[in-house]
Amino acid sequence: MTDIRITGLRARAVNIPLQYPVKTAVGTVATSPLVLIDLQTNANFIGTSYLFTYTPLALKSVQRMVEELSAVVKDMPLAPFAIDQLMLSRFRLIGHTGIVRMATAGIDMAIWDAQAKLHNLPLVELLGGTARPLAAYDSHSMDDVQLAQKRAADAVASGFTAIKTKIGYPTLEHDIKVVRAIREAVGDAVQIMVDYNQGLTVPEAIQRGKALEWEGVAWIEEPTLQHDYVGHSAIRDALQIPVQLGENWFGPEEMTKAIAARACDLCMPDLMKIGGVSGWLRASALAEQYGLPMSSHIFQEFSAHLLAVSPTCHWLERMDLAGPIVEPTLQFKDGNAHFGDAPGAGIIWREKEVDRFLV
Ligand code: SMN
Ligand code: MG
Repeated sequence: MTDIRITGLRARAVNIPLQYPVKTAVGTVATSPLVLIDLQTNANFIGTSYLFTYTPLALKSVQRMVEELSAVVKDMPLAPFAIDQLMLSRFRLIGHTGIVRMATAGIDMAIWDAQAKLHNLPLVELLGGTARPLAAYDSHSMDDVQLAQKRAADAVASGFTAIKTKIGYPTLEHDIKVVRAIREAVGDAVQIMVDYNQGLTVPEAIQRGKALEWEGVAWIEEPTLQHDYVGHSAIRDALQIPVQLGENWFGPEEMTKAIAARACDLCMPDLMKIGGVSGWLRASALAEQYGLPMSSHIFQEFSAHLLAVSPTCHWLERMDLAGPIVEPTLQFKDGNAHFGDAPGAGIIWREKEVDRFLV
């Protein structure tokens, strides 16, 4: 199989509308800026993946970084481990983080996708697992009372048994008002997770978290600055609510630091920032050794395959940031994500829609 080589790389930038802007305590993601990656090989299949750049301001830079990497991977064997090791060493001086890590992760995902297609297997099976229904929660925004209640009721009506809402309103009373409104809409059987998106100081997080203890929330996510692992550890020690962290870890190395600081009870690495499939696999081993239930962060298509082979698999986040430009891959039913048996991660571009949103 070593004669299968990478022959090229294409990176396209799109900026797609969102049905619901992702409003957070620290800013709003109004559209979904994505870099679409196609990795060509000397066999008759292409590895596909996408990156989410959070802001259109970073879109062209990430696209360009991916394009620059084509010279690094061109003519290399389709071997994810070898290319991952090459990227780790190549970027040691500049620092394998930020846009650099995002770009190498996107290529890693595309290589693993291509490998799975080479063996005509769903990615989960290439990784030694089998597709199975995964517990999924519907991820909402800082929607305030009315929209929060509507989205929560709609999610429950379509079978979800858990939802996440973003809080961090100007006052604790407002946070509580929204959480209680959702609880009223969904009843006691549905789990409610809350996400502060780093919006609080440590004392505020402890004060607001103690009030939330009476509201039966399932986890409190990124209550303070994501890199403040000691601060998260203090919040964790003060609260009865599990602290959730991880979407901003660049690589397993950041996860290791957070674990060393006892920063969280739960973890949710982001497939892109943790370093693609290769990074995720190392993170899932850390989660297993330290007993951390492991959930995903956006990138729902690849994440389904990876959660299915993660020993401490917890929740799949359903937040569909690429929906308009990819063929549906996951079906959400009875609170679970069901994925099909297409080779690879199942990402297939809807080319006409891609053309509409090209930047
Ligand atoms: C989130 C923030 C910004 C964009 C997408 C998702 C959020 C989450 O922190 O956990 O879903
Ligand atoms: Mg979050």
